Amino acid sequence: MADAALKNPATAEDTQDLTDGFSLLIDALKLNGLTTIYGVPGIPITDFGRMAQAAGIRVLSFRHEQNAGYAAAIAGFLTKKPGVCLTVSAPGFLNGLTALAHATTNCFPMILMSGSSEREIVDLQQGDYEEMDQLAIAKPLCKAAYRVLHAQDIGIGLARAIRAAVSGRPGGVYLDLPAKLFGQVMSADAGRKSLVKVVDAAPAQIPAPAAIKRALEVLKAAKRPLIILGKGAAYAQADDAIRALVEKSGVPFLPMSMAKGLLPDTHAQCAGAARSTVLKDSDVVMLIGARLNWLLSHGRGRTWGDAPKKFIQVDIEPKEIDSNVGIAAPVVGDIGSCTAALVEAMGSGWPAAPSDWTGAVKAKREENVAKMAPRLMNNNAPMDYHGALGVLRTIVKERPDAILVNEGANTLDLARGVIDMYKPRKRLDVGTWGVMGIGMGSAIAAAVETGNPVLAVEGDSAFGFSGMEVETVCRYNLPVCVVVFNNDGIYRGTDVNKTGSDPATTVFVKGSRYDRMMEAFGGAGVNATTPDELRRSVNAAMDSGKPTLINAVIDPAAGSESGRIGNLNPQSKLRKK
Ligand SMILES: Cc1ncc(C[n+]2csc(CCOP(=O)(O)OP(=O)(O)O)c2C)c(N)n1
Ligand SMILES: [Mg+2]
Repeated sequence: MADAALKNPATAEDTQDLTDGFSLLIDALKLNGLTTIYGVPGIPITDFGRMAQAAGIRVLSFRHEQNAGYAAAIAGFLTKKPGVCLTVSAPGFLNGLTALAHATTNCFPMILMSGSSEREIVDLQQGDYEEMDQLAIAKPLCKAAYRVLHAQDIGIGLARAIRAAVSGRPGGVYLDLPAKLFGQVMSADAGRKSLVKVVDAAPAQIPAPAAIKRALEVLKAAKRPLIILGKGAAYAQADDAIRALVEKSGVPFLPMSMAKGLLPDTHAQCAGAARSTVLKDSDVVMLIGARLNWLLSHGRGRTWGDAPKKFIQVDIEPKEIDSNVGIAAPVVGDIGSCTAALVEAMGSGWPAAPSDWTGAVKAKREENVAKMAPRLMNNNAPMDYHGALGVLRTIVKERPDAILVNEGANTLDLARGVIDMYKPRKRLDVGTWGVMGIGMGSAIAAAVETGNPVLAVEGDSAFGFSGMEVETVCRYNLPVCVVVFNNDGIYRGTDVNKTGSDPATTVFVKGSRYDRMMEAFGGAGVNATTPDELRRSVNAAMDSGKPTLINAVIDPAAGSESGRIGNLNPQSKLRKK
């Protein structure tokens, strides 16, 4: 602000009817209901952050932009409004960019607003402070990228960014804000008129009646139908229509990771515990907001068995159809409109799914659940994953409104399988890329956006990517309980380097005490070595709502290489394991 006032000296009188870039951006954000910003301050956006805070926008300062970016990305997923991340030029921008790309890949609406240096100098490459052509760099990594050069374009620039982020398939948008823009002055009246309140930012996209009819014909003819719910279905907030479709059809459903809880994992039709059976044996698969990417083995190969499959795909993005295998019945539209249209067209006399199939799925599921049960009740010390997760599974069952954040390899894969979810959008994790580092950003945004308690279950490696943000958790006094599954390393803590004195590449300092990091900032720290200690300490943290970090000591030998996806590691004939 001081800078702006210096550049634009004006007396109190003649500034009365003026506004500037700082104020216009704040007004434009507020006008569109964007009232939370996640970021890191610095030139040229420090004063903007202060002024936004003073104007009633919640501005949460992080310790690293990547975590602020992950917070914005998941805020977008949770709210269907673009999550806003604010960064400084060049290095801050680049730190935020990973999260912007992550948001785009995961179809989360997000806007990365970044200050940038003087265009004239950047474009002549004359070595400005934090010089970088940010717009060009952002472009391939997001859904849209815009630069605003004039204060009178702030309104339209933000409107474009919002619409690009949330309409159609949502994604990340970059908005470049050169330093000079903030200080530009214009008539307050013209400024007000230049603002744009976005009307119907994500218009309904109604599916064609013929597509609905075709899809239902395929579904009706199925002998072994399956519904797969993806995180797009969770994002859509069409929970009632999706439940109606699933229950009316009687078809077993398989939730992808972040769709868990859309219908409870304990629902009679949930096939989560019979995943391999339903993927292999189904003959018709209806995908709802789920892509046939690597997470579903591209819809072909061993995972999917030999039986011929027909796919019905409900997706907002036409290009998604036939991306990996031919789709017999595409239904293109927004998920709310599509599922509502399907339910409506099913009418009242829709036949139940074949009972030999639903019976077989149920039997398989019960068999697998029974097999797992004793492992979850073990009281081993040091704990193994199952003993520790058995405890957390019960805690989540007793607290279905709590938001579970989860990352790691074994810590992720096993928690996903073991911890049942009961309500929509309560499980937040690594998403499409399997990225480590979403933990604290997601936990902070989940607490801020929903006000609900958060339980973050983190591998010790995964936690390290965003661990410094425990200070942020303490600073804003958020109801976040972090449980670090400390097995001394990545996948396992037992690797030994036989060739030199350096430690093996996958291990950390043995017996680390992550709980002390939280204590350093005034939160509660607990070292838990048994399932009983873990239960007590997590319950206490969830009851108190006080920032807590529990160092859960896990047997360093308990995990497996790369968790459940070790098969993706490249192998060479020349190097036998
Ligand atoms: C940004 C990023 N860097 C690296 C990786 C590779 N990676 C996958 S899982 C993982 C850590 C696994 O260890 P941990 O979180 O301790 O979980 P554990 O298996 O030990 O329970 C790493 C580094 C990644 N997925 N994302
Ligand atoms: Mg680990």
